[in-house]
Amino acid sequence: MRHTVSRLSLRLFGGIAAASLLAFSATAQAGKTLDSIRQKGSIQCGVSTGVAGFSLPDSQGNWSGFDVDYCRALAAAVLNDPSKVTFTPLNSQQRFAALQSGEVDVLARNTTWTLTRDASLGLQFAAITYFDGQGFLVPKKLKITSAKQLKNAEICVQSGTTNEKNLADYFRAQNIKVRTVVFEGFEASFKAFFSGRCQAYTTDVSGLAGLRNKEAKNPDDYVVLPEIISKEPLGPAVRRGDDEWLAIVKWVAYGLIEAEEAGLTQANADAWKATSKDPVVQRLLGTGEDSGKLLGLDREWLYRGIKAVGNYGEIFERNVGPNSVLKLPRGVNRLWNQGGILYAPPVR
Ligand SMILES: N[C@@H](CCC(=O)N[C@@H](CS)C(=O)NCC(=O)O)C(=O)O
Repeated sequence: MRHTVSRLSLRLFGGIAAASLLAFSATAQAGKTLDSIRQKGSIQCGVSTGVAGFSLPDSQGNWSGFDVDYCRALAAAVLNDPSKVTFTPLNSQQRFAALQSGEVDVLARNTTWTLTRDASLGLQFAAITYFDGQGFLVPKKLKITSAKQLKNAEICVQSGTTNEKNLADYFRAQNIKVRTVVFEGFEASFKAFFSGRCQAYTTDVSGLAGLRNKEAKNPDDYVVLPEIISKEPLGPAVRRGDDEWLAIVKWVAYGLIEAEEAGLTQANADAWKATSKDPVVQRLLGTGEDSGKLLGLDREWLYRGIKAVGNYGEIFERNVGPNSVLKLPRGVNRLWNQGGILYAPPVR
């Protein structure tokens, strides 16, 4: 008897599972974040308070940068308009609370994916959009050529960052004593460094490039030391509990990477849309299989993102690449088939 009941309930359960699977494969549910974004008509994007190359407002309050472009692509994909983003500047300390409380829909702010953040802050990282590492910036006149020469030096760092902890770990492991000078605000931290309060400044190398090339009076007076003391995989994060929104944030990032892999650019998107017979390109542009439907979006979601800001490589070049103010080499952030580690799962 028990046997029969359990077989019956098993079959019943199987039926329900199959039905919901069917429902899922037709179209994705619009999650609550996507619903509220559609209602507000804009995406609330949490960015840094002003790191050159990543997110910086001009005198009119127009934001630009790598993280800003990502949010614009997201707005183009979701709301058909890259300008429908409101940027919330957040310092290192404020960023996670702002995401947890719902003040921002997505955090796109040179934020490192770590186990602790992933497992204990009620958030989820969607993708890695920039592989970075922590380094040191020092004035050339000190003639320091290695971090190992920083014994007893004062080192400026911002609180609430991975950098603060890595700094302590690194010098403890090296058995070198340094004095850490911690600041809550970014501007206060780098102004202190540039005025000579510290002999070194430490953060992600991308942040150091922003400081040196944008904030220093004379960039040539400063040098980045050769030691890279950590892994800083940076990428957008969302609140936990909304898988549909997580999927959109993830696939816009991966879609822009795959667009570069396919050779699809801001400039050729329209022409390719009209003529390309390549199924990979057709999927990316929405002229082939409809990938948008599965994300709760329309078929041209990624086409609009590419039109708005270009593919991953174009975003990199414009904001942080060798010809930008930051002058950063593409390095490990090249595509996997060009010697880098950037690898997007297929948009299909
Ligand atoms: N990737 C590191 C560091 C990120 C970080 O907050 N860096 C500082 C120094 S470049 C920053 O962006 N400050 C800007 C701000 O607080 O607005 C992390 O996630 O903790």
